[in-house]
Amino acid sequence: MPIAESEFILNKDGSVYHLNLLPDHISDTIITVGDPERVPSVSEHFDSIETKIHKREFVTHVGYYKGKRIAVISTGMGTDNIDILMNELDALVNIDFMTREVRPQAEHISLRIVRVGTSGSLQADVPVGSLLASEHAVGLDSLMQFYPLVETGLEVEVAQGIQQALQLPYRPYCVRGSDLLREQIGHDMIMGNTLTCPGFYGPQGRVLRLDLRLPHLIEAYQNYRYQSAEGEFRLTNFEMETAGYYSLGRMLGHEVLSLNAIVANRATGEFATNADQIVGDLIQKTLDRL
Ligand code: R1P
Ligand code: URA
Repeated sequence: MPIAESEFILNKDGSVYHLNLLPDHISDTIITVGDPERVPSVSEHFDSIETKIHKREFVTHVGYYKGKRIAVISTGMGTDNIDILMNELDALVNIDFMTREVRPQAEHISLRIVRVGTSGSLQADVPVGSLLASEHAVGLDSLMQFYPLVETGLEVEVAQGIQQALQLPYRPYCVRGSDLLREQIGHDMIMGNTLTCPGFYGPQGRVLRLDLRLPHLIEAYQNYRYQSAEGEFRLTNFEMETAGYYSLGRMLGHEVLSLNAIVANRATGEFATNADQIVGDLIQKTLDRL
């Protein structure tokens, strides 16, 4: 059955609605960044750039790095944008743009998607300047209220524990990312569990002029522990997208890894003076290992 024009929206030139890309534009290896200005910081390392396209916060450069075809795309901030990114990237490879039909499962293409983002640390032993690969993501955002995500027993229990600790009226979600990509790219980085927040201020416990509903929110994040046969689970860092990537990646069948340049530490109150350098280091490592 063709998908209706109101559901799978294409622009006049046949490109997908928000990303503005045609199926031929995309590569199966994709680096994503939040800040559109970070896109040229990645593509400046390419041997050659074949495509530059942008619409809204989605800026895409596609090119070759040491002979390998790579796309770098910016997403802006938040899991609502990751909903758009992941659905449209998946459509580019797994929906036929001519017939508007989903390709058969036997033809499914699995993308490799690596987020290169900034993040705040929750723990004193994850210092500013470190690079962290997310093993699990815990989503405090509402995206998974709308999809039938299947979580493992451990993921459900971790999320239930966080709901209790934060006295939340809803259960967060917890998802493990790609072990394959983490071992390939993040093997010498800190392995962590990343909390995805639906905001930078209140949800990350920052008080400027507004008080928080839970005054000890940061302590609740920092002190949360879950013991399982695999060891102790704690939250190491937070940002605003990883849980959206991991959950949609699992449901759509793509390998996804979130890498975090730690630019703030909420245990020590520090903020990096060399954030660009830390992100630059993460970009270089990612490109060399993809
Ligand atoms: C907040 O400053 C932004 O930085 C982090 C957060 O996830 C949020 O998007 O990631 P990026 O540096 O990739 O944007
Ligand atoms: N990005 C975030 O979302 N939080 C931080 O503290 C730093 C970067």
